[in-house]
Amino acid sequence: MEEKITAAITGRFFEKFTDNLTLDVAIVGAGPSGLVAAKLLAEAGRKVAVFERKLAPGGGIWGGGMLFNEVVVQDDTLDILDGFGITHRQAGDGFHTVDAVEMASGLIFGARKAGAVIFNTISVEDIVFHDDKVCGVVILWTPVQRLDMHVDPLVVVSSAVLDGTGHPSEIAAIASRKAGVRIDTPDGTIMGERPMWMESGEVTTVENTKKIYPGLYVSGMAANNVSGGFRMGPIFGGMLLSGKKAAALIGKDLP
Ligand code: 48H
Repeated sequence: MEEKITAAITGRFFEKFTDNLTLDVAIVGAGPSGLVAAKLLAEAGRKVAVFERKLAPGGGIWGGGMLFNEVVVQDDTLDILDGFGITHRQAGDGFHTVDAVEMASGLIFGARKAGAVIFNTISVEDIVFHDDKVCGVVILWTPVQRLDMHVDPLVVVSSAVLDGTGHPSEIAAIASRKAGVRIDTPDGTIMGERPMWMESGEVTTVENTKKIYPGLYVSGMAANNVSGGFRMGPIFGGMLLSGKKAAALIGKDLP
């Protein structure tokens, strides 16, 4: 029996992995913006994989605000939550609360059921860069990275890469630093996230969601870090709308 269980797991994993070596869209980070983009792109028939550093996808949703596991969204994002079957409760003034555990698990389940494959415990440590275009991601097991083992990574190619890595905008930072490219920001570099201003941050998260270089898109807090937007704390409507916008932009650009 033992060898059958092992063969079933490894056989299926490598089938899944091999099937996802060439993608339409590689999404880095399974936070709210990345998961919404993953679901919508997969529903549109695109081949999508999400690479998530941590064991549990869901990014910054699980802990709500200061570990009180509820988050807030606005009226204009309820259709996105409804598309995932996630429950929301009115909180007045156009705001709604969502149980953070239901939201995280609902977004993960919805993205997966739509056909996006989620590879957890895999970190993206570099980009593939051919002829002035971002065309894939360089991946390594997170524990290998954390133990600082001298192990070479593997590579997945894709027509588009979405940086959904949250506050540090790791993929945009790699493009800027290692490829030496001028990205689409006012000064051509990563401008850095600004302090708390909820109202502004919610708007700019969506405005800053864009293609910053051929083949490279940014969403969520990564978009704000790249373009110098304010942070907004535990209100998540902007993240959902950013994922939706990223999916639309990428979908329009893909052949
Ligand atoms: C693989 C990686 C890598 C890497 C990081 O931070 P997230 O939840 O992402 P967003 O931008 O969709 O949502 C932001 C939101 O959660 C938040 O932090 C808010 C609203 N903050 C406001 C405030 O004021 O603080 O998730 C990003 C995910 C995480 O799960 C990371 O583990 C993962 O990306 N990740 N995965 N390779 N190189 N870098």
